Amino acid sequence: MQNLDFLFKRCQEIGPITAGFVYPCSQVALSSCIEAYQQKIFTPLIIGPKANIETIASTFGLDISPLTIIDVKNEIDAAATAATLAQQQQIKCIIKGSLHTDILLHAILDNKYNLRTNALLSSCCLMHLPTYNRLIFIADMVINIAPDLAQKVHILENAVTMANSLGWKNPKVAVIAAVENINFKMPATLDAAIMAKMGDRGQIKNCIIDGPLDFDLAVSAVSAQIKQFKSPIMGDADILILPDLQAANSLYKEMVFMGGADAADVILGAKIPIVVTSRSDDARTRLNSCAAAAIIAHQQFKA
Ligand code: COD
Repeated sequence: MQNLDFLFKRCQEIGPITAGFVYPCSQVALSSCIEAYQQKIFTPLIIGPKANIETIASTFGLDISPLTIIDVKNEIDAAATAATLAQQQQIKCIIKGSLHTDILLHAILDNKYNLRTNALLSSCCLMHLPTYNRLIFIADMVINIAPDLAQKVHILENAVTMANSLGWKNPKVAVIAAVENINFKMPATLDAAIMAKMGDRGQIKNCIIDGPLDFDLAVSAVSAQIKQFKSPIMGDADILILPDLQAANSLYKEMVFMGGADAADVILGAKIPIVVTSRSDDARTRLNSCAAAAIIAHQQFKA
């Protein structure tokens, strides 16, 4: 069964990508920066208060001697410096350290850095579950709280961009609702049906979309057969688009904490990919996310 190791193999083929590690002022954030350097995923630029970072390194026995540190005073300056370096194309990925997520996102969204595109920022995560026979992407479990239809289309397109970049040429996208029939009292089913029709008509490209689908029709071939369902997705979805942040975030955490999933999380929709791992993410998820972001950055800068 495929796991997430292919991400690291691909990074070795590409070679290190220059990335800004923003305010890595904790043991876990600084360690993942060093690990990404040692694994040749990134050439990191550390953006943070130098004295503080040197103290953390010496306290925890971390060797930062080969790495460049750009000295800044605080979290806000670190986020602004990262956005400036990204604007100047001196870094091709941004990796959040221990600063608050909204400080980093607000710098990236600030028009003066010109890092926004016509797309919305949204997150997508590639999951490997020991109990499931396929890798699966889910979106958006970090950014958009209650997306409307237009925002859902951006979330879907960003997820397809991630899947395409990581090697899924024409991924199957299931737009999830509680039921597979259109129910006028459930707006998620109406949005899903419209997105499926947009896919049929080629208004959303590089993927096959169906919806609304309830969860089991999206992920279980047995269920799809029992229900005698007719769809291009018969339990073999590659991407799950959840109706809102509560559903996607809960699913992500269920998969990780109850299903033992390995994850790679990236925020797409800006001019460069961004990694915003949460405080509870382990070292493996942080590194997986760095590897996925490096591959996406390589694709974006090649295009
Ligand atoms: N993509 C692109 N531009 C955006 C986005 C987006 N997803 N969200 C807001 N903007 C732009 C707006 O158009 C506007 O120009 C500017 O940013 C400010 O917009 P606001 O005021 O609506 O947005 P904010 O400032 O309230 O916050 C934006 C966040 C991305 C920080 C916000 O969406 C957020 O807090 N999301 C939830 C994060 C969270 O708590 N996640 C929990 C799981 S980890």
